[in-house]
Amino acid sequence: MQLTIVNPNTTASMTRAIGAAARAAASPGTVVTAVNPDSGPASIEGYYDEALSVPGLLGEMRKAGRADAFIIACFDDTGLDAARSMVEVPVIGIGEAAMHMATLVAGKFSVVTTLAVSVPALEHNVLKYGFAHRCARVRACEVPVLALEDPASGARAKISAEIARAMAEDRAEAIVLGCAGMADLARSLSAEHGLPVVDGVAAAVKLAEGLVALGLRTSKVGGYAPPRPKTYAGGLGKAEA
Ligand code: 5HY
Repeated sequence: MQLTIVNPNTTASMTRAIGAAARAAASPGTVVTAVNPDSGPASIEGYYDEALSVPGLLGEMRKAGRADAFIIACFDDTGLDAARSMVEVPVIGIGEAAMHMATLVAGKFSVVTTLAVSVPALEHNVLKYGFAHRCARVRACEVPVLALEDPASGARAKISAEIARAMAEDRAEAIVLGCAGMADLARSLSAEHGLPVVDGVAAAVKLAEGLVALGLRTSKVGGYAPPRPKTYAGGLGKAEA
């Protein structure tokens, strides 16, 4: 199967790391392509960045050509509903995927994301996905998204310390890593703290493979029906199914 992953921010080094994490999780026969737009924010931290990253995301999906499934590799699940309206194949957001996986291995989970500004949008997603009674808390470790790539930033230590606080204060039984840039840390943090630590990139790859294997595609009945034909001014294109 052809699996196309879109990192909605414009940082190519992050896209490469996301692609590597996805290939590490993918089954033989799954071909992973990871792309990012060249317009929009370098990282997505909060509502404003999220809004400005959506046209680039949809543009990359339109350019991608044939795919059996798409993954949106931003933990905010940026533009997920719009993307599902645009195509018939499955579209998985790494945030939703990680939360689903966490609830399959634990009663309660906490999310550890980057900055406090990202927390409200993620709390909204927890409610939207119906996990309010399973998510103990959405926490921020106060590491900016792009600092995750910088070994000198102390990012791993800060994430690890926040996980310890989530276990002590939230009684978290699993941890969901709240940024695509944390994908490579899941296994070592899980070993360090002795509980499941879920990376959304890997979780989304396995869910996409499962949906494709079952022949399940995005419903075109109701909210994800194709956009009606109309003029989109200013170069914003109409969707191709
Ligand atoms: C992400 N931002 O996964 C989110 C995380 C966040 O650029 N990739 C980003 O902080 O909201």
